Amino acid sequence: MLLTHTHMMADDPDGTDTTVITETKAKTKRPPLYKVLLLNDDYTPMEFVVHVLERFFGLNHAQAFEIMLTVHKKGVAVVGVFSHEIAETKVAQVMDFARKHQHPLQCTMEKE
Ligand code: TYC
Repeated sequence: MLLTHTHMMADDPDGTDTTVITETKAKTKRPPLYKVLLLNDDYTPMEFVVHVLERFFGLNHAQAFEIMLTVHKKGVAVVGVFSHEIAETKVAQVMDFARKHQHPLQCTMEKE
């Protein structure tokens, strides 16, 4: 994108008008990404967490089991990185599903 600015000097007595050509970059901006986090608790069954990870995060059984174990041992793990809208949807889906089954499983999101 090219921007030109013509500077008119008063009456231009000595012919000193200048044209300034400024090159600017047409900047696109990547949308911010959000980490979706799963939190450990003492009550949600391991198999339920594995099912959640398969169902809502498209993980195969081995991947889901591995992440579940990471949360169980470390307390928290990132289960995916998404746009704000997709992350919000995943969090809501997990929280609704856990509540429906009366498990205290917690899922949150944070800006990357
Ligand atoms: N700590 C739970 C148990 O021992 C299992 C668990 C894993 C719960 C991951 C939540 O996000 C979680 N039954």
